[in-house]
This record gives sequence, structure tokens and C-alpha cells, in this order.
Amino acid sequence: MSKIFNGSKFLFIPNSTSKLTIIRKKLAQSHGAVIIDRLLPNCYVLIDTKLYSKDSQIVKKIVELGGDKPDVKYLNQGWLVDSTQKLQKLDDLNYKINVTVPRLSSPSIRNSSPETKRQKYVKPLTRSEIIESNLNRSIIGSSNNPNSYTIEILSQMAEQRDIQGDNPFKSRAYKIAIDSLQKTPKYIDTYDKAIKIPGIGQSIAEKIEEICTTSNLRLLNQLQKSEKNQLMQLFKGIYSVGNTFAQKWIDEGMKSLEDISQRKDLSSLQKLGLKYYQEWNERISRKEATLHREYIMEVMLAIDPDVEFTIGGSYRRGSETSGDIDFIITKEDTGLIELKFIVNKLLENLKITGYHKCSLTTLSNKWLGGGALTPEYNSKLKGDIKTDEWGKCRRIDFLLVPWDQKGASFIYFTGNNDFNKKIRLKASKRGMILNDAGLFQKQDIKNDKGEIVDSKLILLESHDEKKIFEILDVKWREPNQRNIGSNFIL
Ligand code: DCT
Ligand code: MG
Repeated sequence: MSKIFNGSKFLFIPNSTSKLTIIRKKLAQSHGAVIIDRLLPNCYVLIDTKLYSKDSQIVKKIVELGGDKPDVKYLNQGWLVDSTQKLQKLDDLNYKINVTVPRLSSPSIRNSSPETKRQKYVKPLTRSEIIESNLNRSIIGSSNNPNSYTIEILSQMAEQRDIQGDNPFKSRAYKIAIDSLQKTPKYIDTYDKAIKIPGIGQSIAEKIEEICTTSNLRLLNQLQKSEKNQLMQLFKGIYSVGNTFAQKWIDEGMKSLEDISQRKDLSSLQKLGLKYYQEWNERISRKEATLHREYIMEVMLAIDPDVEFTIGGSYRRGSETSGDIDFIITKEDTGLIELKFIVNKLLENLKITGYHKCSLTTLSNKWLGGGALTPEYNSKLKGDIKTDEWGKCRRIDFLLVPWDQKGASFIYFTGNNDFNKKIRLKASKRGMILNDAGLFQKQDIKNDKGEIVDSKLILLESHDEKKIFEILDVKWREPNQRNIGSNFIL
């Protein structure tokens, strides 16, 4: 398991011995967090807002636990759960709790009682702060399903059932149980409670009790440690390899990447995936991604200075590292044909300069491939230390976006995946369709008798990102507020 919280200090509120708190603490520890019981500088205070819903309750508790310290983050526990589900320390913006807490280290208050300290030093919230704080809490509360941990473990079981190539009904049973749990507002921790829920059978009900009482599932541990799972993960790390190929290779006795590289039947994509196995499985720093953009824009200058390059995906959402670099390419009043012509020229020039390392997929509206920083730009990456070495080959996407579809495409290519699912769901609940081409209203076509014979799509908006949010009645979220978990309700 990756250590996403590596060494971060977590203080839980409540700091009780309730089952849920114990499970969440173990979950945090298993991902590298250190659990503390007093506030310390730079720590994370993780609050169960179901139990602590009022600012005054939270402030009281924090004062009891040592009062505010420098650089403390106050977050809803949903952040912990969602981060562990994503195996990535999520940006905390969506989970922040706005409380104003007194600093007890000030000499003038060191000797006073917690009660007087609070009365004396809590700055009253302004009306807008109160509204914002309540708003945050209502959004956050809905992301915090009490069964999130159980759901995470059951999802991993479903994945293992698929990986192990078991009877497909077994993995389906887990998916149905997860769906039922997601709709259950109560914490389900025993066999008796679980078995009453439609969609949960005997075997899964037993597992839910095991998860809640031991915060563990022995069968899952066994399956994850199995040689088969280890090999599946290794082979699926090759670009373009999914369950089917990985499974086939294992069945044929392959044990290592070396074995795979000896095969004579590899596709060109699989060969590239093997060649760049290391580079394409490591995250790219924000600084490096920014330098790729600067370099490409410099090459572009000679072709067309008016083309816009925006890095989408996790980069636009503010992440410190990214899996690939998703360039969204557009130009004022320009359609796809002209853009394609411009980008083809760009690719030719990038081949000449040596940046272009390989092509994976070329379609009318996208190019996927590999690119590396020139020695000059690689030197900038290394803090202006001159080097003759080329940078590492990185996974680059060029996504060509006609100007009139800019807003819809920006939403799609910014993500994250869960945000996209939720905003599309919002559209479909309103009889609309949202995709990277635009937001459309579905309209029935009726015959003379009033019977529905067909339907058509009417474009509502596609260029303006903010307008699409507005029409959907979704409060505008900056890209860095779109790092949401699957339990988040938009
Ligand atoms: N996307 C989506 N659904 C998918 C895959 C992608 O909606 N199944 C959208 C959302 C993000 C964007 O495309 C870019 O995709 P990725 O590069 O795969 O994701 P990312 O968020 O940029 O993450 P990473 O840092 O791993 O690249
Ligand atoms: Mg990406």
C-alpha cells in the first residue's frame, strides 16, 4: 500500500475509542500518518462533522487539546477517506473547516482556564464567514458517508475478484452491495444490520462485520499478496495493457517484465510501454510540466503565436505532481481542421528538435505520445545547472479543441473523473447531456397524434465554462476545488 500521508501528524476529533474513529485512525496509520493527541504545529485536525457540527463545539475541543498552533489544517474526515480511496493525498480545499481558534501560546492567556480563553480570544465570525462555514459544512457533510471505509475495502475485493478471474457473479455481488451501502445513511457494522439491506447477502454481510470489528479483511490481504495479483499489477503498469493481456500472459507462465520483453507477439504500443516502463509510471513534478509547456510554446511561436496551450487534468486542478501532461490546445475563432493543420506542423517541428520521442495514437482531435525536455530545458529543471542530458520521456496528450467548444472541453479535460461523473449526472437529471462538445437539452419530437417518435439535442452552451455551471445550477468551482471523491454530492 502506498504511504500517501508519509509522516503527517493527524489529530482526530472526537479523539474517542468509537469503532469508526479506531478504524479511521488505523486507515490513516496504514497510509503513513502519525496519530497525535495534542495539537502540534503543522498537524492536521480531522473532524467528524456529524458529531461536531457547531463551530463552538469544535473550538471548545481544540482549546482543550492545546489550542491553535501554526500551520494547522482543520479538515473534515471525508478528506482522509476520499484520499485513501484515491491513493493520493487530495487537495484539501473542498474539506476545509473554517473555524477561528485562539492561539494559547500567547503569554497573556497561558494561565487562564479554557473557558475564559475561549470567551476572550475567539474572534466573532462575520456574517459572511458564518454563511460560508455553514455552506462548507453542508457540502462536506454529504461527502462523508459513514460506510466509506467498508465501501473502499469492498471495492478492493470486487477488483480482486475481477483480477483473480473468478466467477464474474462474485465481483458483481460486491458491486451491488457497494451500491446499497452508498445509499445507506447509517453506519452498518454488524452482520445483523448488513443482512437486512437489500442487495447484501450472507457472505458479504459477514465480511462487513469483519471489516468493522477488525478494520481488516483477511481474504483481501491474502488475495492482494498473491503472486497473481502482484504480476497483474506489474504487467498492467505497461502502457496499453489491461486485465485481458495481463491475465493471458500470466496464464502463459510469464513471471517478469524480462519474460514479456522476449515475446515476439507484442504490439507496437506494448513495446513502447515496456521501453518507457519506469518513466511512465512515475509522477511528473509541476515544475517539469510547466517547462514542457514553455518549451512547446517556444516552438509554436514560429508557427502561430496565437494558439493557446493550457495544461488540463490534475495540473489544472493544482496538483503538485501529474501522471501525464494533458495539453488543451485551442485558438480564437478556430475550428478543428485548422487546429489539426497547426498541430501537425508543431509535431513535425518537435520531431526535428528531438522533443518528440514517440507517437501512441493520432486521431482527428488528439495526439498521444511521448516527449522529453531538451538539454537546455532540462538544465532549467535542475535549477539552472548546465547539463547535456535530455529530460525523461513523459506521456504527453495534445487535445485539440475548437474555439466554440472551449468551455465544455475544459470541464471534461480538467476532471477529476468523479467530478465529471457528478456534473454529467446533474445534467442528466435535468434532461440535459453534457460532454466535451457542449451542454445540450434533450427535446422530444412528437407526431401529429402527440406521440414521441424521436428526440433531438439543442445546444445550450459550449464555449463558456462558467455559463455551463450556471445553466446546471452548480456553484462555480475553481479547478482546484474539483478534486472530489466518489461520495461527494455536487
Ligand atoms: N477523464 C475522465 N474520465 C476518464 C479519464 C479521464 O473524465 N475515464 C478526464 C478527467 C481528467 C482528464 O480527463 C485527464 O485524464 P487523466 O490524465 O487520466 O487524469 P488526471 O486527473 O490528469 O490524473 P493524472 O495526474 O494521473 O494524469
Ligand atoms: Mg493527466
